[in-house]
Amino acid sequence: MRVYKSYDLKCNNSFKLVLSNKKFNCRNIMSTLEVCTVSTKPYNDQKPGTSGLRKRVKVFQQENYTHNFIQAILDSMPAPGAKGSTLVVGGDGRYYSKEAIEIIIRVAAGNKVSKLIIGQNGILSTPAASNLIRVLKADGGILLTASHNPGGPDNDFGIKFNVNNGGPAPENITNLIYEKSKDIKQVFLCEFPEIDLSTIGERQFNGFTIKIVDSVRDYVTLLKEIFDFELIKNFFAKNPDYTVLFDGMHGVTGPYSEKIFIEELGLSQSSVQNCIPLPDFGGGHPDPNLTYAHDLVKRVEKENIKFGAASDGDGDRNMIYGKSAFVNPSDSVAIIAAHSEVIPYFKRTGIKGLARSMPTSAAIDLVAKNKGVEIFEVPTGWKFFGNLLDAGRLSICGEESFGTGSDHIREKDGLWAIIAWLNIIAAVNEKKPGVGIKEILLNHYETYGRNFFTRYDYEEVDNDNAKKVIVHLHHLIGEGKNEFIGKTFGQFIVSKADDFEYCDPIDGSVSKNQGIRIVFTDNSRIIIRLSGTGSQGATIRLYIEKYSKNPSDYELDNQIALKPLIEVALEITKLQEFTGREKPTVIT
Ligand code: VG1
Ligand code: CO
Repeated sequence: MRVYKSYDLKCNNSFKLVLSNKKFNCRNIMSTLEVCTVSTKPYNDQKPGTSGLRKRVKVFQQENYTHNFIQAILDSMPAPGAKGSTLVVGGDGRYYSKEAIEIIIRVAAGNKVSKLIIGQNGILSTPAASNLIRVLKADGGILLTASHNPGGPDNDFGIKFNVNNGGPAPENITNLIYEKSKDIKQVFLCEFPEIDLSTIGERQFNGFTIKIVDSVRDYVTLLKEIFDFELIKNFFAKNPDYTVLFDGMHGVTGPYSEKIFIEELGLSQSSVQNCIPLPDFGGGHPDPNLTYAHDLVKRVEKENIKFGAASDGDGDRNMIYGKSAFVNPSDSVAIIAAHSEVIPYFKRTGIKGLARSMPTSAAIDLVAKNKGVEIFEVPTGWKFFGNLLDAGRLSICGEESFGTGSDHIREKDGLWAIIAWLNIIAAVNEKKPGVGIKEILLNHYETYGRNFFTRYDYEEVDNDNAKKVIVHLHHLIGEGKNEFIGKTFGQFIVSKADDFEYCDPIDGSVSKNQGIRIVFTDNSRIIIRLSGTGSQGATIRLYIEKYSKNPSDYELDNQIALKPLIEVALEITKLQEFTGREKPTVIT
């Protein structure tokens, strides 16, 4: 147990610290930083989910709730621990971010963290934060975002801890954070004046440094090293009819995309929309899918826009959408991998291996086979790619949930995927002018066949009802129930059924119960799992995949091609019966 100088009198065992309103500038140097030890009571619900702790803002606003979680994070940092460490701090700018950053500053100083590197105005997209941790060789980062979940006083806030490779903390650390949070008794903090987050520069406080950095610059530099910006820019200059619309969904990518699309690639201001980050995302759901990015979809269809794209609240997800051509994320990552040789970064590094999360369609597996490289199937959540990326066995990976990325950082990266597509389109057009998103999709299917894929989300389902679905399925696939294997449903015969278990090939750690999968003899699959990012009730995700090598199928509508399998999935899972839901909330 660490021993700290305690100033109980001053802190009076409460967090009601009196803050001076005076802003500090670079010249103000505090001579002492007094550490207060403050008693606190644990909360029992601080278990990080698929990607950090996500709760309603009101939950984070409870007395000491945020302080406790930050203390638990600092107590769980890998050796040598928080003392003397450097941490990157920033997020998507959602409601409650400023307050959370103030708390982080105080608790970090109280735990003798040596330096905080904070994005200007607290803004850092998740990929930009991952990059900064790596570029600045920081010991980790605290990311303030609930990603695609809505923001505002009645919506969600989130806190995620990333480790020194720039990626989300692995499960052993998130489990430790949870354990620490359950028996936390004290928080250490320093009293601080209000810090001006808007001015770039460094402030020193007697052994504790706060550095405010440009949120955009290093990230754009990185993308320019990866992609052929000249080629893309020339393609746009030569093809003024090739129109682009990027939708920032009022999330964090606004400033990044303006710099990239307008300043670097020479597109007009009308090529971007909703690019002012707002604390409540303009009241929207900053999730780039067909349901929530309807503004973009509508405009692309109506105005015949050739290339549409959107990203989520924190900038790590992407959707690619051309006129009558929606790119399923499982196809997107496969197509990027298949064309990787036109991207300068991969020309230099080659493709070491490919990977996807378990529910993501196997389209990328076929590309891996073709390229003769390893393919990995990991549980849902980007943290599971981390070890493979660090070990140099993985170059490009993706999730069906609009997450695509590579070993350039340790998070999925929305703008990376969008620029990758533009790079591919520009390169393909050099050889064969007039090729757009739709032609690239069809060409891909002609080479590899098509993996039809859809996901049904049932949001805010009653927790007990959601559990009933899982219990029912466990019973069906459980030990001694082998009569399920070989059973016929419509045209499908069950060949395998289990709850996905993953053993990390690098460190041997095992993650159980990562999703129930039912595989049929023709390799079609249905998968069901509970979301780990929701904040209210349970979200059930049902994933459905069927492969076809029949060219007359390639242009079929996804929902039509999958209809027989969807019916089987609903029959087996008894979803409608247990949840009382006739229809899913979102279909992708
Ligand atoms: C969802 C997605 C998962 C993704 C996670 C974080 O998790 O399914 O693929 O990694 O969100 O994405 P879940 O547990 O709700 O299914 V987000 O853009 O935080 O950044
Ligand atoms: Co996100």
